[in-house]
Amino acid sequence: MKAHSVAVLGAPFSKGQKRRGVEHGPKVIRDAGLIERLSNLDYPVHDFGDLSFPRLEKDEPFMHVPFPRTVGTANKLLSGAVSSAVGAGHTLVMLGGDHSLAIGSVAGHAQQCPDLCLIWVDAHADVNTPLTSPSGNLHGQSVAFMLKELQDKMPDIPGFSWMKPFLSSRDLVYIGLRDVDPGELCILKNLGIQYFSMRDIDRLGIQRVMEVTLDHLLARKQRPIHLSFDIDAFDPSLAPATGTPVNGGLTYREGIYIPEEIHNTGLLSAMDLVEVNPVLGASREAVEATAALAVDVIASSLGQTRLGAHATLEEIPSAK
Ligand code: Z70
Ligand code: MN
Ligand code: MN
Ligand code: MN
Repeated sequence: MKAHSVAVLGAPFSKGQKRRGVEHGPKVIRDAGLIERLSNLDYPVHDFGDLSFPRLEKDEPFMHVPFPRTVGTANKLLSGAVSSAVGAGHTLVMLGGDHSLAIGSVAGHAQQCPDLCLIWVDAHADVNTPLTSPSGNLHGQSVAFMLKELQDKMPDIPGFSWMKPFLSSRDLVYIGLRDVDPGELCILKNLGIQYFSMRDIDRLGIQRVMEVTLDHLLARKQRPIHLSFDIDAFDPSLAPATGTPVNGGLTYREGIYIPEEIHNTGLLSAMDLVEVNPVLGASREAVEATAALAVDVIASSLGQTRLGAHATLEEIPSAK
């Protein structure tokens, strides 16, 4: 079942957090062979290249939140590009860049698919508001911009007047959490958001986690899925080249099983692969391993299986 063409869109952007280098994520993920791998899956692949984001002259912090207008403007641009690609019938793959880009990516996707649901695979919940955020960094606040239930907790942040919250807390599931701030945990519990921490994965196993995740989101009705995958969900031994590594992350097999199961629903409509930072790898090997992992996640989301492609019976050569 391969109905869709795939659109790949790079978003070389890093102002949602304070460490430079994550803007080179799209390049290293492409250099790891992404486009060829997707072509091998028999999709028409449209590489839309990288967006180019405007540099703003003056962008004073909002409270302790740095670069609010720069981040807001970049996400407005991204949302338009994502909306166009999804509207044109492509399954969209957004390459970050930092995770603040999910604001524009999911918002643009939601413009075309208002009933979408969101699977957020991450060590972090990224659901701080500017008022709960310990760091001020917008990549730790992306989900708070989306949630309708947090509307009265969100101040008017300069650069974000173009968007309104569009997601209900019941349409979101987290997988991989292990570094959650106190304000975030309060929000998760208060809104009754479905989440699976690394401890939950230890207890239930990844198979059961995916079963409950997809049942939670799809049991009432089948609808488009947005997968937002932060590479730091993986254990740092597998994905060292990222800004905020946290011990005790997903194994390779757990991290691949998640996108495999999402692919098998046939409902994946757009995805993000974010927070690959080649500047933070200790060696070239560390960077290449992290980028190769990112390619594996994307390919698995789009139907690459661990058993490989299967030939048709007519393709098996006859000996007689
Ligand atoms: C922290 C904050 C975060 C990624 C770090 C960290 C958030 N909760 N997200 N790295 N990818 O600053 O809000
Ligand atoms: Mn994140
Ligand atoms: Mn993270
Ligand atoms: Mn398939």
